[in-house]
Amino acid sequence: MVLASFSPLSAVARMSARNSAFQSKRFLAQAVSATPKINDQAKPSSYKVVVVGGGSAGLSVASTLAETLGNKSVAVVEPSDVHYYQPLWTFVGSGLKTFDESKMAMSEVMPEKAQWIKDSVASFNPTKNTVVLANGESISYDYLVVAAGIQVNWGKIKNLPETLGKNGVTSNYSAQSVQKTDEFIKAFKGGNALFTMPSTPIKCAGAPQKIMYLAEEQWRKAGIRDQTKINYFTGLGKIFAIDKYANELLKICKARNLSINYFTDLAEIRPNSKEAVFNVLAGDAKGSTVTFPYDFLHVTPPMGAPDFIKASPLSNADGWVDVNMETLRHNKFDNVYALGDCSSLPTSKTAAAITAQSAVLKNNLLGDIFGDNKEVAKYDGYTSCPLVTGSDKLILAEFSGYTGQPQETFPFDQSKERFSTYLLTKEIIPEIYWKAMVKGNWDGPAKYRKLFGAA
Ligand code: FAD
Ligand code: UQ1
Repeated sequence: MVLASFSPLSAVARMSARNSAFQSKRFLAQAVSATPKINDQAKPSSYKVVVVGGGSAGLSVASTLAETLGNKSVAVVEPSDVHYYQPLWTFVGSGLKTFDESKMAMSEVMPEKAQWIKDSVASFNPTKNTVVLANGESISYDYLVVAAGIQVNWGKIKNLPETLGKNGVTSNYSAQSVQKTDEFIKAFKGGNALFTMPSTPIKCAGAPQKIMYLAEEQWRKAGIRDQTKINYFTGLGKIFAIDKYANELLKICKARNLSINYFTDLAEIRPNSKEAVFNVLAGDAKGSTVTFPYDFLHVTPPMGAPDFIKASPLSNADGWVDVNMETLRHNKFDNVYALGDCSSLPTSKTAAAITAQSAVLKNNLLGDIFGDNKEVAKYDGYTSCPLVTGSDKLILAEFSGYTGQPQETFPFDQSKERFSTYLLTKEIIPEIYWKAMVKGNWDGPAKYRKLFGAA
């Protein structure tokens, strides 16, 4: 078994060492030939690279760039005091990890050599190479990386903002409510439990159902399962985009008596009568609404491109930063790149996807800076969704959003529920994240996939 001798910390140390060795070699060579191009005298309002957002994507890029380009050449504009490892929120919402394990002070994870600008970007001016901050100040750049994440549109569900965190209504999609999920699951005494998934793109498309499996297990163990009806409502027509994993998930839903309602999009919560109202998006009842009573309601709200990006010259028609799907370079502004949830990259939005995207972006942006564009790297759409189906099992979906084909790392069928991939996701990947990914030293599992013999 591959994971039997897999020690989390030593594995992370090995991966970090290998990555930094690779990077420092390449970067040293580039730096020697290109030192005069680096502006060591960067003024506080002018930077070689400005990175917008200090989340998973922003930090994984800024760390390497700051290390390579030197002190204060890279600025990270990030308003938040706290950096969250959001993939842990599925575990926090089910009581398997503490909320504290999912967070770190931004000051702890911000790359030492980067300038942290603790503010929000309000607007972009790519023809002038500037961004304007919420405080009105203008910052100029030679290169811009946009990594501002996705916007969670809580207000688009009637009464959600005022009901969230109260009387059984919760969501793992917010730092403010994720601990309420655990509280409400444990306080549940039976009745109707509803879990929703919107029709919009969201981050981690599997998370809305993972929490259902974990809740169902807890209610079964508490002996209240036969007094509980569980309904999953999705705005989409499939439980998961990739058939290989969807087929297994459907079997699990059937075996565990979880009812799936397709093409139903949550529109309103009626807290007084404890009812959820759904728009029907397809079929004979298209255009009508259906109303369900709830005793427990886990909401995944609609999401979309951040408003300040949507309103900018950087966005495509849907509001995402309009980048080339292979190179991650902006389609109109050559010195602008984007990655992660705010980008137009047509793949499933996950931190796992960013591991591969960040490597491509760094290669191509540093190629621009050092005038060495020969080896343009190309992103292949890799993404992953660890589908936790219980407190000891998981389906590790890994695939390309571009081809729809599985891209599994390990030499076993990852569509089957396994304890090994559960442990990997719960214990090892968080270590990889904090010790390597936010430090710019984790390019994702592609090289292990090749090592295990996959194409
Ligand atoms: P974020 O990490 O959200 O960071 C965006 C940053 O931009 C934030 O720090 C924000 O403060 C900042 N920002 C926003 N607006 C501005 C502005 N105007 N100016 C400057 N900065 C700004 N992924 C997985 O790979 N596996 C999983 O199992 C998984 N499970 C998940 C479960 C849940 C419940 C959730 C919520 C997410 C999950 N994800 C998972 C998805 C993953 O967390 C995201 O895809 C990832 O964090 C995206 O990184 P990002 O940097 O694009 O955005
Ligand atoms: C991964 O690299 C990653 O980033 C650290 C995730 O983010 C939370 C993931 O969920 C997954 C699955 C990966 C892929 C890593 C391996 C070892 C398969």
